[in-house]
Amino acid sequence: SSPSIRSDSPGIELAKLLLSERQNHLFDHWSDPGVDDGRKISFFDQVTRLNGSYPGGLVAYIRNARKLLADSKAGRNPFDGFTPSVPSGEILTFGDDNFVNFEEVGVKEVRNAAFVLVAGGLGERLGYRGIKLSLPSETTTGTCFLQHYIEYILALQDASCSLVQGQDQTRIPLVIMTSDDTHESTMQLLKLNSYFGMESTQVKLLKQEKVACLKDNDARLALDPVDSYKIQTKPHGHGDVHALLYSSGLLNVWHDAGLKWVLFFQDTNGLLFKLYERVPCQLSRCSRKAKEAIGGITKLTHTDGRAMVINVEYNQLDPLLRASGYVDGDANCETGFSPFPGNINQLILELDSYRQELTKTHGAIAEFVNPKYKDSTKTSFKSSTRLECMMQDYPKTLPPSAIVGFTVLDSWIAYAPVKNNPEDAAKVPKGNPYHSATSGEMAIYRANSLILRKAGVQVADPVVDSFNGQEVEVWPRIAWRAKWAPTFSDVRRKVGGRCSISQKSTLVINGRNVYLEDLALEGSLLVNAVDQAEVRVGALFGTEAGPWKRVDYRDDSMPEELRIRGFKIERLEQEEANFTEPGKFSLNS
Ligand code: UGB
Repeated sequence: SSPSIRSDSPGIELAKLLLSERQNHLFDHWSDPGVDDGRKISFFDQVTRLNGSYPGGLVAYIRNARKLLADSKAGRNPFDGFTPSVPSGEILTFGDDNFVNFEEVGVKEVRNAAFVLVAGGLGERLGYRGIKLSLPSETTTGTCFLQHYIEYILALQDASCSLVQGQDQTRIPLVIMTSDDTHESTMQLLKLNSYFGMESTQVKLLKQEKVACLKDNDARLALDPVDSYKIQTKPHGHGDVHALLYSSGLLNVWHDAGLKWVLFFQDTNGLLFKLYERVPCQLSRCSRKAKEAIGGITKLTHTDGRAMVINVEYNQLDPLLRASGYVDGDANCETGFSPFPGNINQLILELDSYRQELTKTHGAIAEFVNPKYKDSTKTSFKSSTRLECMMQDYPKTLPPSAIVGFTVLDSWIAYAPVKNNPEDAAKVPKGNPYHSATSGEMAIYRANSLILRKAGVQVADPVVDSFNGQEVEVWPRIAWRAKWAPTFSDVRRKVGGRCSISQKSTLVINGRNVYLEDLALEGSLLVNAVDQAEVRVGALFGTEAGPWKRVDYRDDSMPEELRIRGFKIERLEQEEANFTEPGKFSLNS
């Protein structure tokens, strides 16, 4: 009855629905009609937004929450009736014939794929205030994660299109899911860098909305602690990506354009595109250390005969295994790894069946709730909670006939995320990966060194060093831009003769047609070459770079992106060779 609030406002209808769902407390404190109208209008706007961004609307959200909260209170085991076992999948060895065959098929298929990057999360655990996509994946070149990803997609696009005549117009779509926390900064990063070479129309940002917080077991919505005319909200999780893809209409656009695959990936895995060329492999997994903070891929078989291959989150895997007769729970087997492959959330879905499925579910994903109770009576919460969902739970709603497969590769080539701050990383049990900026960067050098080794280059062994209390292997700092060699076959084609690289060397290749031939590198070399310059890099000796400057994570005079990795690479001895004109060149000592 406030004068400025129209009675036909969609929010008013929703408010009536809220009342029917026992949400009266939201209005108890409201001032008299005519007072605080602006705040009341924005309340209805918010309710309308919350309603529109959840499959089935706010009423469905409240009802789902009530059920999940009741299950949680009753201590219902989500795996009741299911027995876990180790699933069988495709195990690949990087660089062998089978791998190269997959790679070939993948490169052909990639022009039929759309890429979806979930990047709505903030790096709170990491100690970095910016968006994680803007972090350097390694500091030798300073290439940030988003640039790294986009350049690989473009390089794969070129490689794929060159295989098929008349396909050079193909532009692989990239969707980035953002949130209120990351949207503006992601847009800015793209615009400031001219989309890192992608056409702006190729990239679409879909912003996920937060969901309403719940204050008690009856799923009564929580009011914002600082604004009582606002519902408190929190992130709903990366599972939102499915509903957003559905509601954006993009699945139909892609289908009409003849695309066949949708590839999902996360914000900080510098090794990601060492694998992505193999589109036909369904889900990419890595070997997993027991208790490593990544989910485990598990086959769950129900007493009624149903079976599914699914991710079981790391906090649920150990109790599930113990309750199912695995006396040691989540433990390593004789290989030194958990028998359950690690989930790295790189999912590949066949577009056609995905689109059909989402037509039925509208992208709703099985949710969970994780309330922190005040005491064992489980009657009240320490703080408000909310429903959450994960993108890898998509198979949970599929019929048993759905085909879900996965691929396992060694971790060195598959997975090195940047999630933990130095203090937490240093506490990771010895032998388990740190998942820090330090280990993420070192993993890139290790992977590149090992890839070159597999291509015949003699790369020196690493030394062990410690940064911010984390012991890591330090390999030669080898980095290349995606266009040099997006696949292993490209690397092999571009390396010849007898090449060697010493441990203290740094090698950066920034050019499509750079060939390493009888290179003997004992220093730092950076080759920049335009596409039309064919450069053969021969015997070249450099001065080995000096020690790195250490950076203590507590040193707040240093930028955060250096504090979280614990070192700063000095570029004093760097030999830079620039080829700016077309032609054939050789680069020798
Ligand atoms: N993300 C969003 O886009 N929106 C959100 O609301 C939340 C996150 P985390 P998590 O492979 O490394 C997952 O926080 O959830 C984005 C798997 O569940 O880094 O702890 C965010 O920006 C787990 O099984 O990961 O764990 C980021 O890009 C394991 O596989 C991504 O979602 C682990 O990832 C992941 O968010 C892993």
